[in-house]
This record gives sequence, C-alpha cells and structure tokens, in this order.
Amino acid sequence: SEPSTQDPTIPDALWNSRFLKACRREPVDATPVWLMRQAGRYMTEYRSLRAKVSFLELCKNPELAAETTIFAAETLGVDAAILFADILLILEPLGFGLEFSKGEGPVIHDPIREAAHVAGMMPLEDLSALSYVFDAIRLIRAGLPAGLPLIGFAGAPFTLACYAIEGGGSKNYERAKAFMYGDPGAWNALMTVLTDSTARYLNAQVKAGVQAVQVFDSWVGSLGPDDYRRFVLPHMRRLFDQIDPGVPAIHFGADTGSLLELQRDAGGTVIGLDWRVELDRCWERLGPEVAVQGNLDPVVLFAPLSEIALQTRRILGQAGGRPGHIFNLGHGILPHTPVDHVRALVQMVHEFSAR
Ligand code: 1CP
Repeated sequence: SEPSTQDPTIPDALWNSRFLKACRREPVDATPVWLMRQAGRYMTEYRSLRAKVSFLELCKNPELAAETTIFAAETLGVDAAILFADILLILEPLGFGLEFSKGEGPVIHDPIREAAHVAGMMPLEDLSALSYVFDAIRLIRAGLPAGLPLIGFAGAPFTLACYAIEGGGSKNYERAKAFMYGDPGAWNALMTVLTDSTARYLNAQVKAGVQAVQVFDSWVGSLGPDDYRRFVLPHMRRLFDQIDPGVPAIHFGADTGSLLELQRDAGGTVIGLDWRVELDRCWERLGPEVAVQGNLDPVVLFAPLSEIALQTRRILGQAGGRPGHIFNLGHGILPHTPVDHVRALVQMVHEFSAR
C-alpha cells in the first residue's frame, strides 16, 4: 500500500511538500520536521485559551481547534500541521464517559470490567458524534498555507483498550493485561471493535481533508514481543489494511525498541522511533521499504541550545541524508518546554540538513 501515484484531488503544492515527499522516501531539499503535541500547554497562547474553555470544549469547537492547530504550525515553522483533538474522543460514541480533570489527566467513566460489557459493543457505523473533528479538519485545511500538509490521527486499539479498561492512565496496565490474558476471546472482540471503528474514523478524516494519518500506540511498549504477536499484531494489520492506501500512515509507538520489526510487519509507511534507540541501526533493521520518524528526546529541549544542536546534528547524521527521514521528537512535547528552544530546533533541522 504505497502512495506513490498522485491522487488527482491532491494539489501539486501538497503532493510536492517536503513532508509528503519524505513519507514516500523521495529526496527533499531539507529534512521535514514537525513535533508531536506541537500545540499545547507549553505555549502561552494555548494556556490563555484554556483559561477560558475546558480541554473538551476546545476539542469540540471546530473554530478554536482549527485556530490552535494553525497557530502552532505557523509559529513554529514546521513542515506539517496536526489536527487538534485527542485519541480518547472516539471513546465517547463507543459508550464511555470522558472527562479531563484538572491536573489528573483523562478519566474514563464506566470502564470495562467484564466480558459482557464487550459483547454489547459494536464498531462505530455512524460517525456523526465526531462531526466536530471533521468540521475542524475542513476549517484547518482552508486556513493553512496551500503547501502545508495536515496530519490526522487516532489511538491504536491496544492503547485505547488500556484506557477503556483501566479507566484512565496507568503505570503497569494490570487490569488491561489481566483482561487480555484472562479472556482472549473478549479481548479480541474488544480489539476488533476498536480497530474497525478507528479505521472508519481515520478514513473519514482523510475524506474531510487530511494528507496523512498517524496511529498512536503510545502504551504498546509495555508488551513483550510474544504478547505483541499474539494479542496486538493481527489487529494492527487489520487496521493498516483498511486505511486509505492513498495517504501515508505513520505507525508510532514509544519504548518499542524490541517490537520494531513486528510493528513494521503490522503496517505503516512511516515507522516512529523514540530516543531510546539508534536511528541508523533501527532503519537497518526495518529495511528499505519504510520511512522513519524521530527521534529526539523531548527532555533535550530543556537543555542549552548547544546541546540541542549537537543532538540534532547527530540524528541527521544517523539518517545520513537517506530519503525518508522525518525529524520529530521521540514522544510528545512536555508542558514546560521553552518555546524559543522549540523554534530553534525547527530552524536547526532545516539549516543543518539543507542540500
Ligand atoms: O490543556 C490540557 O491540559 C490538555 C492537554 C492535552 C492536549 C493538548 C491532552 C490531554 N490532549 C491534548 C492534545 C493531543 N493529544 C493531541 C493534539 C495536539 C498536538 O499534537 O499538537 C494529540 C496528537 C494527542 C494524542 C494523545 N492523547 C496521546 C498519544 C500521544 C502521546 O503523547 O503518547 C495520548 C496518550 C493521549 C491521552 C491524553 N490526553 C491528554 C493527556 C494529558 C493524555 C495522556 C494522559 C496519560 O498519560 O494517560
């Protein structure tokens, strides 16, 4: 599923953007860069907006969500914008209560406690409860510069299942894993519902106007390779098989150094790498058929600019100018990150990689 021929509905300015070229592993004039969680609390403007509206109100207000996406992309000078939304929004139409309580992160009400709960769940057919996301995408696309691609996203089924079972964030995922090992039939039923709902959701984002999608499997690094193979890989393959082959799909996981080949086998045209691994060695392991995204430690943005420059040069050196590298952090920007360092990073990536 390689998006190598131009869909006539994609304008040349987007098709020929650095970001989409790199996704297709074509040569570029400079390495494209964007940053996971590039819109967020580290920005003064975001904090003042959040003083007036709650996080969920912001996600559900297409005008404000669009403004947040566009402001972050333009302020930073990055090569792609990302939709302002959250991976957990899809849980609401799947029947869960969702709340973002101050300082404590997300709370999912009525989490899954038994197999019977899963038996009553159906993959989302009607996506109208998420229409605010598609409205935001249309507004963002209309407001972004013509050549700046927009990335849509969703959570991967394992990561969503963790939230749906734990009822929020977790350190060891005890409930989720106990459910998985204890009742593989119910686990597979849940994963199938999440997979098929997510595939439809991502394809609807593409229809609304995103040029690429990223699947966030943020917590899958908590699994060993054999568990990944048995409980996750078939679902991830089914997910990537259903995503519109005309758009690049970025497959992101954190702490997945021991799972990378399995993640590649599951799917995705771009594989995300975090900072715990060496970009050059991992790209070797992954082979020539995929692009890679990463992999600066988000905490390095708190270091002096000289250290940021050193690590940026190191990562670009490891990529070796090989077509198919998208510069990014290994995970999302942290809330207290200095904005001037983020902007400096983007400039450094462009300057140090200019060909
Ligand atoms: O204003 C606030 O206090 C809310 C903070 C916030 C923001 C800005 C949350 C709550 N979500 C978001 C936006 C968001 N989330 C985006 C779009 C912004 C951008 O990238 O510019 C994206 C892509 C996400 C994805 C997301 N949400 C992930 C996957 C990425 C990752 O970091 O691994 C996850 C795990 C979530 C859940 C979530 N939502 C919010 C928080 C604080 C969390 C993590 C909670 C936890 O640790 O369990």
